[in-house]
Amino acid sequence: LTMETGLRRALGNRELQVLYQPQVDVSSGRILGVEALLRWQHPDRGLIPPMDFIPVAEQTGLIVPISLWLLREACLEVLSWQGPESELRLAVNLSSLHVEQPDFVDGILDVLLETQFPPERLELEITEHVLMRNLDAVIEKLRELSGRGVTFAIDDFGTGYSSLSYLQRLPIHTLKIDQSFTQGLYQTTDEATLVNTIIAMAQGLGLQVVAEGVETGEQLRSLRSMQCHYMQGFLFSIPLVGPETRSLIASWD
Ligand code: G
Ligand code: G
Ligand code: MN
Ligand code: NA
Repeated sequence: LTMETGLRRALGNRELQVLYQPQVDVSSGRILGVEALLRWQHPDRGLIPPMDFIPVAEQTGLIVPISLWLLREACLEVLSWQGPESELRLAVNLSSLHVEQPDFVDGILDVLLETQFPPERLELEITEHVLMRNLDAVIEKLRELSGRGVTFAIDDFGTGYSSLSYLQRLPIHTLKIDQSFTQGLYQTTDEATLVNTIIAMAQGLGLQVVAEGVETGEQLRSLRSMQCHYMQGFLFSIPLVGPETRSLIASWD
């Protein structure tokens, strides 16, 4: 059985799973939102990490139905945790191949309409790779969704090779500091300089910053001293299944 066949079957078979990792505001002690993370629970091979199957999903185009499935699933699940007054945000990762599809915007809007998920609570995470290919087309799509209230984050910020000029041309709301920078904070002063620079630039441009991969109290304190208050990482929680995420959020409230 090829991985492509396996993936097709997985999508129909509920072998794909969504986990959630909280995003925390350490200054208020509140959970602001959750990032949805895809998992493949294979019947024979066990848990297959996304790094191992997302490239195949991209090569075969299956990433589009998989992404839309995950978005629908996550919207419904997050809505089921709290009442309509909730402000809990949902972050979802997008692959560049998906964003490049001509019907990308309609696909996202369809899921929002169908699930009644408030667009203002959805943040779509893209990487700099998305912006490197056809920036003008991407700008148009992001602006269209942004006009409906959806926000965008640049994931793994600082690891791509693109110029920073796109930050002014795109409706970006959040920069996510890559976990390699967070984890390097205590090893080299270079990492601290980089993180400080990203935070200062974000402040200047009116963008939010989320530090990823926060694992230790030292990293937390160091980030706080640099005025970064939004964090995600094993220090707060590993990615959890929906019911566990719901309990965790209830216990923080
Ligand atoms: O969850 P984990 O740390 O194993 O994720 C590894 C990589 O897979 C990360 O780069 C993450 O952004 C990516 N990833 C996780 N879920 C999704 C998803 O639903 N869609 C896409 N395109 N990438 C995802
Ligand atoms: O590329 P992206 O930021 O979407 O990847 C998120 C991935 O990082 C998830 O798959 C998640 O499992 C992983 N992750 C989340 N928190 C931590 C952390 O504190 N340390 C490490 N090493 N990985 C983390
Ligand atoms: Mn991400
Ligand atoms: Na990241």
